[in-house]
Amino acid sequence: MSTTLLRVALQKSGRLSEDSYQLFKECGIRFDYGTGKLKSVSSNFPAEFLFLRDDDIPGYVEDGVADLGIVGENVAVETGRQVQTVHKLGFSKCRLSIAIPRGEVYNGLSDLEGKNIATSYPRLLGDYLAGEGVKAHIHQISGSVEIAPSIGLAEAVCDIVSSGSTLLSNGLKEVETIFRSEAIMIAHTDLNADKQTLLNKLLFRIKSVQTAKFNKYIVLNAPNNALDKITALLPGMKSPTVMPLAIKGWSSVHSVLNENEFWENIEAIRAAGAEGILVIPIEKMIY
Ligand code: PRT
Ligand code: ZN
Repeated sequence: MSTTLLRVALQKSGRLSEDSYQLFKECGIRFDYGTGKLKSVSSNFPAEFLFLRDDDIPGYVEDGVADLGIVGENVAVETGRQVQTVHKLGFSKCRLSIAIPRGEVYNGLSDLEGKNIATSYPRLLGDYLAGEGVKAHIHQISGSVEIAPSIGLAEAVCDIVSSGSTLLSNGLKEVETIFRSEAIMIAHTDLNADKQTLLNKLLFRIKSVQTAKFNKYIVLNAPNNALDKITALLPGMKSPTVMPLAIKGWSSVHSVLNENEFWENIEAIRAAGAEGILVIPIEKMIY
């Protein structure tokens, strides 16, 4: 039996940590984490977990110290490390935006010409400005970017925005979004065959968990004369299951419905005569 362990770098403690740990839990992969722990071997999957600062993860993955890592796309791109993105994870969504003091008029990017912009993302901002043909001074700082205009350090900032409340409470307004980010899984560019096999196993589990989250299991009762109409609205994974109810002239229909189509279809299904509709979350979904 192979003794290969997949080494996975996760953020020790921060905005990515809980969702990263939760993802592995939902994939049925158990490991200990918590105060003071720097690494941990899974008790039921051939993987070892390293707990690090997010900024260091792309470097560890590039060097092959870790085979995989979870980071924000913003960090992966900003560090400029050679890694491959193997999967988008859909959590820790945010954007990198340019903001200026709220009272100032903004007519467009040319207003930033010659200005000082404070940021912790000099590469992403530099590439963006170069692409737009704007010449501004990038003032790199490592934290508390949003206070830069109020202390006279810069006329604008470029920082991560999620709800927008940090900008608001610092008297700033968002004027350009330059990058959209979410958590991604990155991998070393040259994994050996055993590690690639383990990665494929892991990705299969992650995709099954993610697909399940986007779908609902639906059970309803329908008069038999409405079955054609209702089943056409519920294509399911292959086709819906239709079973007779104990009461004559009625059937029970079971199917799977994509979250995006849910509200629109559910109205049409009710209008067609369905009753007693149950909508149930799905834990895993394997195609
Ligand atoms: O200690 P370590 O270096 O590991 O962590 P960190 O402090 O550098 O990063 P952390 O945990 O704050 O964020 C990790 C990742 O989460 C980021 O790289 C982003 O990909 C993602 N993310 C999602 C965010 C936010 N949302 C976010 N809101 N990262 C930072 N923020 C900060 C932002 O910098 C600003 O100060 O939150 C503030 C803005 O939030 P709103 O909601 O007020 O707009
Ligand atoms: Zn960090």
